[in-house]
Amino acid sequence: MKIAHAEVLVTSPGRNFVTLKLVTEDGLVGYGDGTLNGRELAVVAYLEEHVLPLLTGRNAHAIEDTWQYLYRGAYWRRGPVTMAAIAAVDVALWDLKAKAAGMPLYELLGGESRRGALAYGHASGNDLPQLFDSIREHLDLGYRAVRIQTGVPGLGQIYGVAGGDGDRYDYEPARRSAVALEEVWDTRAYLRHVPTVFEAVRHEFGPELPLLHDGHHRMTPNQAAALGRALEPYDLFWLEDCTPAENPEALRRVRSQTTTPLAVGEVFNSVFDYQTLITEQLIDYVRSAVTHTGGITALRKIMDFAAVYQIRSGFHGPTDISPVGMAAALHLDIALHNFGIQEYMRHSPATLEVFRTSYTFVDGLLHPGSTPGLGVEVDEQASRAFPYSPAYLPVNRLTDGTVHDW
Ligand code: EZ4
Ligand code: CO
Repeated sequence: MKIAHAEVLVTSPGRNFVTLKLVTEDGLVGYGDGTLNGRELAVVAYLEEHVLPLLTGRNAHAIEDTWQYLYRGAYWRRGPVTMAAIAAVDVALWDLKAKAAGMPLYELLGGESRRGALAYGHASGNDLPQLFDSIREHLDLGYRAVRIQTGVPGLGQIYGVAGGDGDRYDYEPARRSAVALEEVWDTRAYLRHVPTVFEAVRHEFGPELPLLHDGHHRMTPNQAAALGRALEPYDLFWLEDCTPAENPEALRRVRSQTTTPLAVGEVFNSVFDYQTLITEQLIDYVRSAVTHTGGITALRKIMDFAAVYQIRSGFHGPTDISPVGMAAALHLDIALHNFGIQEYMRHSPATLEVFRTSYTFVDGLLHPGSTPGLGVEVDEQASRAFPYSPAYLPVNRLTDGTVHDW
């Protein structure tokens, strides 16, 4: 099964997506997601200039060898652009292998370990009434776990919170812009406010509903420790990205001070980013996306390493992971023993017009479906109606104008 043709598809049905398409000599088509939010065209150039010329004529079945060839062979290792490009190739090869086998991909990863993958959605509001409406809306959609983000009194619009104009919340396209928007941030105001929100949510919705929260890397270790402690009475499923991710040692301080479960890793791209966090059991959940971590081949190995330390998965699943990347995550979710939860924000109708998915969401559980391969096909004709348009995440500044962490 030789690769005869390789091509990068760029489309923006609601937001930008980068998809690698591989075609074999006998006409099988495989897709991989290489979308890197706000830096999409860097991955396109990496693939087109430096990877595609190496793929034609290669044995499409040799997934491990191709991964090692692209990772070790380049000399320059890791980094989000490189690893997203490798992920696109890796996932497209897994799609091809599973299509050639006539099986859904999870069968090649060991088969089903569960009926479905527990998903969490993003509930948010500028104030409590808006937040409660958003939680109810998610429960009505079938979600059985929700992430909670709210506005902070005294601050304006902040990341992770819907505008409140009735638009569906996914930050973009509502907040997309060719020049990054700037938001104002105050960590002390945030720390005072968040525990009162969880108190109110538990009072309204009871003790059972799994609740999550994302700190977006904005706290110091001491601030994160204090927040973790303050949230202990509300029994969070996890507190995500509490401190900037480059410094794993920071989590030692947080970990020693609170039993609130910790999730880290959506900006990581390699097993080495996790080495200290896993071996010292400083986290409870691996947040990586298949798309940003070098694909299924690499993330599977991270999860096997994590399993030794009782650490489970909680893969990144915002709308900037394409349906191809989401399907790849779901096949792993179903196959892994140490699955924890899957983030699932739901793509827009325009996105799903271009990417035809076969995954399902029933009673709060996602399943990748039984179509051979990943179960996602790209309608290239439909995709041509949605050209690339630059869109950046907002930038965060303190009240005095200092650029702050994400
Ligand atoms: O900010 O996907 O937990 N989810 C998140 C996401 C990320 C975006 C960045 O591209 O933090 O919303
Ligand atoms: Co996050």
